[in-house]
Amino acid sequence: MTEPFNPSRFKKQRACVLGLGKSGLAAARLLLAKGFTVFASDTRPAARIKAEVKLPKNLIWEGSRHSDRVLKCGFVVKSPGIARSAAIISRLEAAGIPVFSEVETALSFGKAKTLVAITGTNGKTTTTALCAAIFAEGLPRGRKALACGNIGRPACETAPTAKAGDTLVMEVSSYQLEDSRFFKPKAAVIMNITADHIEHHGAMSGYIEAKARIFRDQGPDDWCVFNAFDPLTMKLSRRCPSRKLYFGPKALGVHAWVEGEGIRARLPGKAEAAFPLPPIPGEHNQHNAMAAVLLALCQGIKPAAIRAALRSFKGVEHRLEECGSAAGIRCVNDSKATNVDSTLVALKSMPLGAKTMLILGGLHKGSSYAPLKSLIAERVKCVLTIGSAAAKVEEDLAGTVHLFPCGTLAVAVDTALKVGEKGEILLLSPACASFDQFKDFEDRGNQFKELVRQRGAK
Ligand code: UMA
Ligand code: ADP
Repeated sequence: MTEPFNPSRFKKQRACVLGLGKSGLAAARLLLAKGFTVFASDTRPAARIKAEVKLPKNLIWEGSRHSDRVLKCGFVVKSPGIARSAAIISRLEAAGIPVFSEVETALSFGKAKTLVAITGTNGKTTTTALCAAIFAEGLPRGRKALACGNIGRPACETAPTAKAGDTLVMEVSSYQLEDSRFFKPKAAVIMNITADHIEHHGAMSGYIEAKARIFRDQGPDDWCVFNAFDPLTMKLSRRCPSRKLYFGPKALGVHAWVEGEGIRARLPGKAEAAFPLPPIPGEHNQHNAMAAVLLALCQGIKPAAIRAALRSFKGVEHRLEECGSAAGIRCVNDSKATNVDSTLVALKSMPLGAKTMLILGGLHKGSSYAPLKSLIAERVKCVLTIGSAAAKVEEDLAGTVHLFPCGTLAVAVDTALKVGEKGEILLLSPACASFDQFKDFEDRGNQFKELVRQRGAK
């Protein structure tokens, strides 16, 4: 029987934080503020840590390795990106030192009674943002909805600031779930499961088990939402101990479905209600919206508030984000599409006919680009390649549409503006990681938007 992390059990013992990235730093700050002596350990060279991290004054730390000093602590809070197969984790296990996740550490100091948790291979951030907007609209005056977690705001920074009546809307990755000994959201969703992060979890089964932790500790009064379009998620739902809700095709007798221009939803024993679709493109965003509607309904948010929030939701930056036009060409920033699956989703939401010019490439992640061929043939006018994956992209897509090897994003934008015509679309949905030419996908998206702004202003 697992139990919530109770920090008071470790009073007067030294806390260790493994990793000094976003979540490690937030955990260290929180534990220091709560009176613990904190030792942090990170494999980054010490000089880099000094230059890159704003270290709290009273933090004891080491860089370049995880030394035996880690083993002198009463408990450890682990950053999600450190694999469980790392040598230091085995050493901690052998020494019997408990290792907690950053999110459960955050929750152990938080007062919010309502935790809504969102996971899945794709759609986590959009669903989290939408859900937070709905709760913000629908919670009684004075109560807040706080989005946090994998979305980029560490739980240790957010959860401890919450009051009892607030709702934490937490995006949780498979990494964070795998690390959590105990995690019991009042409402949860698994958006979908496709192969991802296998290197971190060791095998697909490890990835699926990590996702299952979102409901593992739930009780019969909690809720979990599943995607009936997704076979793996459906299979997993059989093991869920809480009240199950499904979105999917109406014919399957689900609790939320798309009908006509909107969403219909009903909780067991409650009346059916109608909701508008949010003004963000693509079938995938219908899934995200249905999930958010069910999460809100099961937590008692009124349909009118849900409707208002759906209508005004603008989407999340770098996800099929409309970013203006240049030379009459509509530009769409989907820099977050860092894998082939995401680019497939983006292309499905583009119009039929050769109206879209697609920028592809970046750092290759290992999978073939050939699955894009049929949608490219159906909807794309030309492909503009960038980054170190360009040759592979060109090889895999040979024989589809015209390919322009561009090398850089600036050349790709300029080429598209030269060969494109008014009314066409320029889509950056690269299907690759960004690290060969950019700091991260946000930097890539921002540079794209800046290029569009500059060219549009000419
Ligand atoms: N490190 C070690 N030892 C190791 C490996 C790494 O000390 O063996 C150190 C690194 O040197 C670095 C730190 O650990 O200093 C990095 O920690 P981290 O990788 O856990 O990253 P954080 O900066 O703490 O960010 C994490 C999430 N990153 C990952 O899970 C990889 C962020 O999600 C999240 O927003 C943030 O916590 C706040 O909750 C990013 C992500 O890519 C967006 N997530 C993956 C995804 O969405 O697919 C899971
Ligand atoms: P995550 O946080 O899980 O990475 P995001 O909401 O940031 O998800 O969306 C990232 C990309 O994943 C989007 O650009 C889109 O291509 C794709 N996507 C978003 N929602 C879904 C969904 N429900 N199903 C499949 N793909 C999706």
